[in-house]
Amino acid sequence: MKSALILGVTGQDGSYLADFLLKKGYNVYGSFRRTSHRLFERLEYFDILDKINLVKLDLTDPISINKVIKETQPDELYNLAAQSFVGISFDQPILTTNVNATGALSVFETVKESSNHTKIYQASSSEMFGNSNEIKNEFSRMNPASPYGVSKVFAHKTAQHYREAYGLFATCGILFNHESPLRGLEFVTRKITHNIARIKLGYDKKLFLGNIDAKRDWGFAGDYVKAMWQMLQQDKSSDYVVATGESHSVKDFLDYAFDYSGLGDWKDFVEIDKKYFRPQDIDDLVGDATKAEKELGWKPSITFKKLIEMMVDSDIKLINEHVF
Ligand code: NAP
Ligand code: G4F
Repeated sequence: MKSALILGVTGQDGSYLADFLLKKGYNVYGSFRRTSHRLFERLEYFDILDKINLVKLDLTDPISINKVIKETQPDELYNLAAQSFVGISFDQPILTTNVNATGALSVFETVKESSNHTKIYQASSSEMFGNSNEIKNEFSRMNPASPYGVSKVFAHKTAQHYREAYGLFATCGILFNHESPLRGLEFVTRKITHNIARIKLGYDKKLFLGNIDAKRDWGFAGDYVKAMWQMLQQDKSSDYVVATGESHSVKDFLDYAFDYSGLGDWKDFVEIDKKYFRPQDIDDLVGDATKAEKELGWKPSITFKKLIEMMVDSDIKLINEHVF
């Protein structure tokens, strides 16, 4: 039986990946942080909480990283743990850097020293590219536009360095935005679908947003965790862009989500609030996943419209069941 350690198992991708690996017969270890409130709702959603070996780890604490990796000696390690919200990274740049950059470095160093058979997946991001007009692939210029993006470039380049200098199997998935009914509530897609449900069921009247002209390449998290696993089944480590190849604006998302929900024209419900604008934003991100398709046989299975339908349906169900 293969073993996998998922850092950040409580997150959106962590829970989808844990479910995926358990179905493949893996022994799954999953890291969580101590908090004063419950945090396993996504694992409960998949009904897998009791099937995961939970281990305590914080990326800002190298001692805990060392202990967990030494004790578990996993065949595969997925570093999904991060301060993943770009917006807050402008207010908490040092925390973001400590977690996403220095934390990743501690993971690579510990694997090198004490578990060098372990294959590592590093969660790199399309946010590393920043603004430019081209469709992005593995060779596109990195010009990050947020402390989050900068921290992810550091981790990405460090993974490549450990690969080249020490022969570590450290693969970077450069994933474009991926969403699901389990997406965090502050990200724009889930914020929209959650608030549509609240408006529809009479709990709210308005939805406040920022830069709705921004465009993103939005895919489905369930498809993207499969690509992560496929990357670690290769003989050599590398970098892969994972994307749908289509970009849509936040306005496009609003159009279809409001229409599908039956609420009608989003302009009757949405107001722009300056506080949701960022000091710097990326206008448009679209990825070219040709390498992933050729080498991994990966393709997205869920369309933009289907993704929105899943998220709207799920949020209406949750609000109906009084799960806020
Ligand atoms: P997410 O839902 O925010 O999950 C992040 C996970 O990291 C959570 O389990 C969180 O734990 C954990 N975490 C945060 N700070 C930590 C720390 N100091 N020590 C240990 N764990 C910590 O993010 P996601 O959407 O699943 O994304 C997974 C990874 O992919 C992240 O690295 C993200 O930056 C990257 N990524 C995401 C996307 C996307 O569109 N989703 C695209 C490209 C790259 P708590 O539950 O305790 O907060
Ligand atoms: O949903 P977002 O917060 O996602 P963003 O910034 O693209 O980051 C996500 O994708 C990255 C991959 O490129 C990941 F690495 C990262 O971890 C995260 O998962 O914002 C999307 C766009 C932005 O341009 C933002 O300015 O939507 C715009 N937006 C407009 N109004 C808003 C809002 N974003 C949020 N979160 N909230 C708003 O009210």
